[in-house]
Amino acid sequence: MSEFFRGIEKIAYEGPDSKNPLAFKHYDAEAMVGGKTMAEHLRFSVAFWHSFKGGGIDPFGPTPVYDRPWDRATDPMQRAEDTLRAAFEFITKLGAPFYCWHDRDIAPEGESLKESNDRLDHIVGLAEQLQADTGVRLLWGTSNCFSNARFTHGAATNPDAHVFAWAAAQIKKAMECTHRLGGANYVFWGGREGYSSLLNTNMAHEQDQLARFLHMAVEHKKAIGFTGTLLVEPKPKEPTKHQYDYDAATVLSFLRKYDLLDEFKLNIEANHATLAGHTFEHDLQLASADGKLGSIDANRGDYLLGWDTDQFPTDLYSTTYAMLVILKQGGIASGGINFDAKVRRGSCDLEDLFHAHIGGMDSFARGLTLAQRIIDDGALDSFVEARYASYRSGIGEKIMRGETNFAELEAYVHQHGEPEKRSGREEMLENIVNSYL
Ligand code: XLS
Ligand code: CA
Ligand code: CA
Repeated sequence: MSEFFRGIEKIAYEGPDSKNPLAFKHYDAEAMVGGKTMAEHLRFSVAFWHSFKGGGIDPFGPTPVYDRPWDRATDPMQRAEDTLRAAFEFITKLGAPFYCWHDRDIAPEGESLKESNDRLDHIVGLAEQLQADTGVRLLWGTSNCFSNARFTHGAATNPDAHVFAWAAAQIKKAMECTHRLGGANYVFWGGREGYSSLLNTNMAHEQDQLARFLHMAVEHKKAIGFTGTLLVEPKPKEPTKHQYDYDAATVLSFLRKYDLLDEFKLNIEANHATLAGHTFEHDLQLASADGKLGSIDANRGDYLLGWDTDQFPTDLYSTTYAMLVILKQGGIASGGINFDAKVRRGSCDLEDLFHAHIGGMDSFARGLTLAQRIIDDGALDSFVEARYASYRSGIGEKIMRGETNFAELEAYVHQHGEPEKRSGREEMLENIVNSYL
């Protein structure tokens, strides 16, 4: 079998003093942090679409610029097989335990639904074998219901029920393939589930359609016996003007309204949170506060660019804040940290894929160790706990127990007058975080 990443051996942990660019400085899979190994905490995953199907295209360069050895065969199915083999070689050499795909990444779409499904069955058979040979597992599968021209006006939110049916047929198959490969989760990211103009859109109807779709997905999950977690991935816009899964708060409220909350968790992507005008940690915290943070798409945007640039994560503040949220909710459960990120257009060498993932994994490994130390020392928690102390006794306790009312609170204020001014100590807390970094 041909080797695609010649000259690159399995990436080893060499420690913070190593100068070897093809080695981990911080990610030591077996190292224990707070009672679990780093590998168990972080559950890293490689995104098939960016790393193996991405051609380095951008809005002004729609033609691929990379020359990938797995993308040379003339037969599309041979290319698909080569690409899958290249992915497993890469993931194994990197030492990531998981990968993720869209249906159309792993098998090219055919002339009919039948041909597309047959192609998927064939490739999933090969994936089954490669997973067994390497021990690499599927973190999640998803369906690309946004690239084909038929989905121009949406998939489940399309004004044409015929397109809705197509999306259902495609996602049915993608869920079955995910189940066959033992996927830990299935993701719904509504690439075009939104609108481009309100002038031609019945927003209430489109949201009802989406809810009907998700209910059918839940029914199908049960029918096939898939026990993984269903995840919705928020994104505010692009290419639509507005997506119905705008951010974590919007999705949670949508799921609640349509009685879907018990069946779904959220997959939060850093770059989508920032496009929605939030920080990554804001959306993580919001989902986690509801017990609904299921998985993470790790990446970052660019402060100077307004689109979803999907760069690899390198910001230690961001990874530390993210890991604080994950550790405090007791881990990421069936989810993981998926690098939904792509190397830049100019990073055209195969080894750039390794540098990018090594950097992302080291950044999260550092975030993990720093967050665990901050928690162990009670460096932030003791301050936050003290800040809410007034709710643990007296009038505060009565408020939280639902044992008081406006009239009693009015009397309380007449009796006690002005509250004391108390500092939120933001700068001190920032200094404390910096003392760990
Ligand atoms: C695109 C999304 C996509 C989903 C999977 O912006 O991040 O990659 O994660 O469809
Ligand atoms: Ca994503
Ligand atoms: Ca993205």
